[in-house]
Amino acid sequence: MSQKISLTRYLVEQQRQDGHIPPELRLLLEIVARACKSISQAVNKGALGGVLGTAGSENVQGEVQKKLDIIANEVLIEANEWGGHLAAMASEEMDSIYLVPNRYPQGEYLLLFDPLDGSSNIDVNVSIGTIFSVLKKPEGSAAVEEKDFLQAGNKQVAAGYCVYGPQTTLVLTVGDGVAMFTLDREQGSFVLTEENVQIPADTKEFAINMSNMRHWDEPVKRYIDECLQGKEGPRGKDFNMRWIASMVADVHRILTRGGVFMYPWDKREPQKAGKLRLMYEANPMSWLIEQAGGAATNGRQRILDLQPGKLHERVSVVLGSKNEVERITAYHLEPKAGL
Ligand code: P6P
Repeated sequence: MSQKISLTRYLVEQQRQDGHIPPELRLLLEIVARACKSISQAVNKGALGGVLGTAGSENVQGEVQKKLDIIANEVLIEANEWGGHLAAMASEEMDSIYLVPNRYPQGEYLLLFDPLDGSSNIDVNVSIGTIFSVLKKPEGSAAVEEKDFLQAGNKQVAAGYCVYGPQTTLVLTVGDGVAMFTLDREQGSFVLTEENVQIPADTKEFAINMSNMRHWDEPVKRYIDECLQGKEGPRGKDFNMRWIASMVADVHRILTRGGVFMYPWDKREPQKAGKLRLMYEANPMSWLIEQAGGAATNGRQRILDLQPGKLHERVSVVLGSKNEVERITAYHLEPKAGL
C-alpha cells in the first residue's frame, strides 16, 4: 500500500524542493487547514449541533447570515490571529478588514476568505465550502489598510478551498500545480489524494443558473443556446448541465472531470458586474483553474489580471475547460451586430 502523504509532509517537501512555500506560508496553510477541519466538524453535526438556520443578521452583501456562516468566520479568525504569520484578514462576512490585534506579532501575509460559500445549501444538506486567498502585505506599509488588499489575482501566493461534501477535501495551489487532500477522520489529518490536477481542454458539461436566461447578455445566450441544440446544432455534440448553486462544489467537479462554470453579468442589477466576489471567490478559484490547465475570464478579460477597486466588488465569472472558456470569451469580444 502506497505510503500516505500528509498535508504537513507535502508542504515541507514542497518547501524543500522549490522554495514556493516559505516557513511562514507553510504555517499559514496548515492553520487554515486545521480551521477547515473544525468547520467540517461543525457542518457535519448539522441539526445535531444546533448550527442550522439563520443567525438573524445580514452581511455586508445584504445577505441573510446563516449560523454556520458566522461560526466559520469566527473559527478562521481565531485560528489565524495569534500565529504571527498574518498582518490582516478580510472576509465576505465582515464589512471591513480585520487587523491582527496588537497583542500578537504581525506577519507579512494577508488572508482573504469566504468562510462558508454556498450557504443556501446548508439547510438542505448539499456540499458547501470555504474559499481562501493569500496575498503578501505590500512592502513598507506600516499599518495595513484596506487598499493593501486591492491587489490583482495574479499577485496571490496561495489559494484554495475546502469542500464539505461526502468527503472533506482541501484543494490547494501555491503556483506549482493543484493538489487535493482528503480528510482522514480516523487520523484527523488531510492526506494527499491527487496532485498535478489537469482539466480537459474540451467538455460536454456546462454549469449555469438557467432560470436567469432572460437576463443574460447576448454572447451568453448564444453560447448556451448552441449547447442546448446539441448534435443537431453548430457544436455537433450533445451537452449535459449541472448547477449545484455552490461554487465550491461546481468548481470541484470541474477540477475533477472538466466542464465550464458561468455566473455572468445580467441585467437585473446592471451596475453590478456580476454576483460573485472578485477578491475571495473568483480570484482564488481562477488561479486554481489556471494552475490545472483551464482558463478564467469575466467574459472579456483574464480574471487574474483585473485590478480591484473595492474589497467586496463583484465580477462576472466564466471558468473551466480552456477551449470552452476561450469560445465564450471570443463571443463576448465579437463586435456587436449593427454597431
Ligand atoms: P444562485 C452561493 O450563494 C454563491 O455565492 C455561489 O457559491 C454559487 O455559485 C452562486 O452563489 C449560486 O447563485 O443565484 O444560483 O443561487
